Amino acid sequence: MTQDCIFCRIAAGDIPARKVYEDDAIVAFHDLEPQAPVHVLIIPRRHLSTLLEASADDAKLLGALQFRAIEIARELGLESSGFRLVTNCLAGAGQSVFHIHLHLLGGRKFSWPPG
Ligand code: DGP
Repeated sequence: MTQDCIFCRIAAGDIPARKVYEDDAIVAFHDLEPQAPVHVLIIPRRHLSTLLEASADDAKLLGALQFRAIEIARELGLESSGFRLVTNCLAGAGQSVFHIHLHLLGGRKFSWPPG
């Protein structure tokens, strides 16, 4: 737990969030500034600032985050319409919270390439 990290504090329950899932390793909650009708963030409890901090030992955790996102997409009714999973890495790619997270976005049409 990193005391000045907002997502560590959400995972610990110190800051409220609309959680949709939690276990020993992963927490998922609705984004505060939703960019789509469904916008859920899936995070590891363990603090990693960016994807670039992940090592080979984290491969299983990264896979588990993605698998959890798929399960949540199903639970939130996105199985037919589809959904997008995004992780921004570093400020240049749009990362603003430096605790890795997967954005699960759905419920509207998405364009490609992303802006
Ligand atoms: P990114 O820009 O990729 O690092 O995404 C960070 C997301 O986190 C952004 O969509 C807004 C969301 N966010 C920031 N602070 C909070 C918060 O305190 N609570 C919740 N639920 N979401 C937050």
